[in-house]
Amino acid sequence: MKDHETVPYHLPALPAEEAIARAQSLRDRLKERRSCRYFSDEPVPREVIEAAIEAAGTAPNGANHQPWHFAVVTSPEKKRAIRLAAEEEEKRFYGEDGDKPKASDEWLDALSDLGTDADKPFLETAPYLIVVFAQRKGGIEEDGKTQNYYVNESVGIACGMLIAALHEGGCSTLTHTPSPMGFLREACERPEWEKPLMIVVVGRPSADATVPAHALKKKPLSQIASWL
Ligand code: IYR
Repeated sequence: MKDHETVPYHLPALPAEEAIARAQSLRDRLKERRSCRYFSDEPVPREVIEAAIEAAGTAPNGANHQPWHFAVVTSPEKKRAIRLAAEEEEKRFYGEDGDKPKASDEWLDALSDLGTDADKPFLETAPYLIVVFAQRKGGIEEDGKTQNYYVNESVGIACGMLIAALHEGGCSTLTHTPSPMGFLREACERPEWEKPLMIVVVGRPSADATVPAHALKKKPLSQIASWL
């Protein structure tokens, strides 16, 4: 390694049995996570959101530039504005504006098991919308100029950690990706070098919440992993 400043790294060793039990228990908790489209307006402590964002902020990322920003929207007016703008885009996507859908037939067919449409009431009902931005530039100082690296990969990993931490904090989440979503930059007052990646809708499921049965079909380990 080239000369650079270092600090010691210690990761306590676990007996194999405990390592296995802990990994399996986290797996089992994450297996309970569902993408939920029915939210109540029940409040969630702000500290849960803050801790989850701090957890996301520990994600591995390109050159430690930490190229992410999490805009937490709670104001009813902002949430309503985002809902209306997202639904405008979604109406075009699903062809609910009377024109030919922007989505291909194949895409719409793939979504049919989820039952989604252009109606997005959860964007107003849920207590938090975390709008995740990917910083194309800025470096660790956020100067808006320094090149960032592996931005999508970095922010994607951070979103996974955010969602896992929110689940651990008893929240339901939905990753919502209106397309296109350029309107979110203005709504969240973010600079032009940041691009919105997704909205993570956060709250508690409504009492009558359901999830699509399709979402329970998970590929087995033998299919998603190979050992070489
Ligand atoms: N953004 C649309 C469509 C959509 C696309 C995929 I791929 C999904 O997994 C779910 C929805 C919407 O939110 O309805």
